[in-house]
This record gives sequence, C-alpha cells and structure tokens, in this order.
Amino acid sequence: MKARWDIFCSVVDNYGDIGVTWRLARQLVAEHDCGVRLWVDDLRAFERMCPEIDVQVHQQWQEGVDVRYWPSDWPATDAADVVIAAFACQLPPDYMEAMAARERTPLWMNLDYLSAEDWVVGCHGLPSVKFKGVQKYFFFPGFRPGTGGLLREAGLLEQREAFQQDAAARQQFLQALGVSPAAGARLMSLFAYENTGLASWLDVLAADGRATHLLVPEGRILGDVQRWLGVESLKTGDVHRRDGLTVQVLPFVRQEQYDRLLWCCDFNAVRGEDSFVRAQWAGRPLLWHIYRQDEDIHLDKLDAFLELYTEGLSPAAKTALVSLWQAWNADGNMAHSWKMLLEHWPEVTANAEKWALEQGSRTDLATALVQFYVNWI
Ligand code: TRH
Repeated sequence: MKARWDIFCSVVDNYGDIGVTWRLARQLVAEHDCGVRLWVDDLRAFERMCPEIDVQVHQQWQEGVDVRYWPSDWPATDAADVVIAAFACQLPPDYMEAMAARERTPLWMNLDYLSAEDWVVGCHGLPSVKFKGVQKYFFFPGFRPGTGGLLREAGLLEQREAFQQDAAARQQFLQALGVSPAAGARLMSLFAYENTGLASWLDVLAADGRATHLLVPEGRILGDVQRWLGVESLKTGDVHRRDGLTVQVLPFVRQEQYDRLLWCCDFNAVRGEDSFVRAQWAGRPLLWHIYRQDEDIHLDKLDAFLELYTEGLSPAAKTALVSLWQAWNADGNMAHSWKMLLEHWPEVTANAEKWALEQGSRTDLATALVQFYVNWI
C-alpha cells in the first residue's frame, strides 16, 4: 500500500514556504509513488506559482497532489503515515489528537530551514518533542554530508545542461517571455527584497563597456529599480534603457519557467531559500539576498554558506565574491566588489558549475525523507 503523507504549509510571508512544499509534494508523488496531501493556509500565494490553483476550492488535485486548504476551523481528518510540518509550523490540535489516536503512530517531522552551518549535521534526524507518544524529529536540509540535502528532481541537472547547450530552445523560451537581449549582452536576473544598495550596482552596470540585460520578475525590489530609473511606475513588460543597461520587468512565472529563466542567465540574484537553491542548480554565478532575521543571525548563515561555496576559489576571486555578497546583504555599495568580480568571471563561473555537480551528486531531500521513513519503520 502507498504510504500516505500529509505536508503542512503555513505561508508566513513571501513565497518560500509554499515554493518548497509544493516542490516537495510533487516530487514525492512523481518519483516515490507517495499519496500526498498538501495543506496550505494561503492559496493566493500558491496561485502565483501555480496559476491552475482555484483559490475558492478547498480540495483539488494538482499534478497528482491532493491540495487542501488549511482552514482555521479544522475539519475532522484522519492522520497520515508521515506528517511533515514545514518550517516549524504548528499543526492543528485536532490533527495532533488524530495522530495520537492511530493504531500505528505516524512519523512526524519538522522540515527545518536551510542552513550551511556545521551544527546542522549534529541536529539532523534527532528526536524533538513528543505529543502523547507521537515522537517528532528534526529534519534539516543542508549542503553538508550528514544533512537532509537539497530539493532536486531526478534528471534536473541533465535537463539544465541540455537546455543550456540548446541555443534555439533558449531563444524560444526567452522570446515567449518577450525577452530579446542584444547580441553579446550579459543576461542577468534580479529577484530580491528591498535593497538600497541596488542603485550603486545599476550605476556600475550602466557604465560598463559590456551591455547588460537585466530581467526583474515582479516583486519587492521593483521600488528600488523604479527609483533608480526615475520613472513614476513600473509594470510587467516595461523595458527601460540607461546607457549600457537594459532593465526589463517580467511577470512572476510558474516554477518550471523560473528555473529556465535562471538557466538562461549569466548571473542570477536570488533570495530566501528556494530560488537560492534553484540558482545553484543553474550552475551559473549567483548573488544571494538572505532573509533577514533578528539579531543578524542570518549573517552567520551567509558566512557559513560562503565558506563552503568559495572553498575552491583563488584568494582574489573569493575576496571579490564574498565582498559582493556582504555588500548586498548590508545594503552597501556594490560598485567596487562587482568590478572585482568581473575580473574573476571565468573562475567564478567554473566554480558555480563545479558546485552544482558536487551538490548534485548527493542524495536529494525528497529521497532522504523517504529513506528516513523506511529506516524508521
Ligand atoms: O519568497 P522568498 O523570500 O521566501 C521565503 C520567505 O521569505 C520565508 O519567510 C522564508 O522562510 C524563506 O524564504 C526561507 O524566497 P524563495 O524561498 O526563493 O521563494 C520564492 C519562490 O518563488 C521559489 O519557489 C521560486 C518561486 N518563483 C516562481 O515560481 N516564479 C517567479 O517568477 C519567481 C521570481 C519566483
């Protein structure tokens, strides 16, 4: 009999919570033959990356996943064999009672935030709290051996490589989005939170001898782009030129399309958690806008990742990359570190590909979850 999984997703803000759980749910169905219910408390956020979602409907099938609206008045529901609370969300109390009432208690896991810090290895898989005999476990994604790994669908890197080698497919994809970069232009994408350091970066891109075509999906950074351009409004489809820099606003597209967009670009600025991982699979240099946390604890996460990611770089290339990422995450001036990075472009590009292949050789997160369950029973 198929194992039944319940994944709970509470959308706290932005799109990372639903982005990660939607990806995981689909992969468990498609590659591991699991029966998955995905409980989501905000279908509007979901609709942005999966336009087929009907926000009025409380139960619907999407790509083999049983998508359920998670209402505040929880309906009586049987508990599944495996229960995943994403990002430490609190399960409905009645559902917890249903877990405890099962003859065979379910495997209950907290799917945690992604971090490259070394303590994650020691905490991954440990028991957490217990509720009436139902034990909860910590499950940590990560980059290091001994963690739960990263979300990566089967064959993803092969698909990405084939796409990157197929100029016609790339051109067709970009044209469908209305993107036609000038020959020789550097193609870049920008997905980030508000950042006052952006102006200094756009200044230096505009002044560069090589043209840049910057694709900006609709989102929180648009206000800073608009201020720099000095225009009254910015909307999807708008294209503005300032010297060597072309800025184009794109719609928020479905996850598969966003992947392809990242694969097309020479450089990707990403944020949060899921887009950060997807940019790594693109095998191209990237810039991470990390989600800001109280007492600046996100900066430890940033440093931990940089330490791993830059291990194979020469000292000069490492300095350039680290200073660029640190400037970006401090709303700092980007001009100097960007110019430095350009001097090491071939090296950071090769490193991005090497990193993707290295990480891609590890067990992916969905498989690791299934293995955890198999070992537990
Ligand atoms: O949206 P994010 O900032 O999400 C978060 C939240 O801030 C959350 O609180 C935090 O816990 C978490 O990050 C770590 O960034 P993220 O994670 O990259 O999620 C964005 C999702 O949107 C990702 O799945 C990719 C997807 N996406 C599209 O599907 N289409 C698009 O056009 C774009 C730009 C993104």
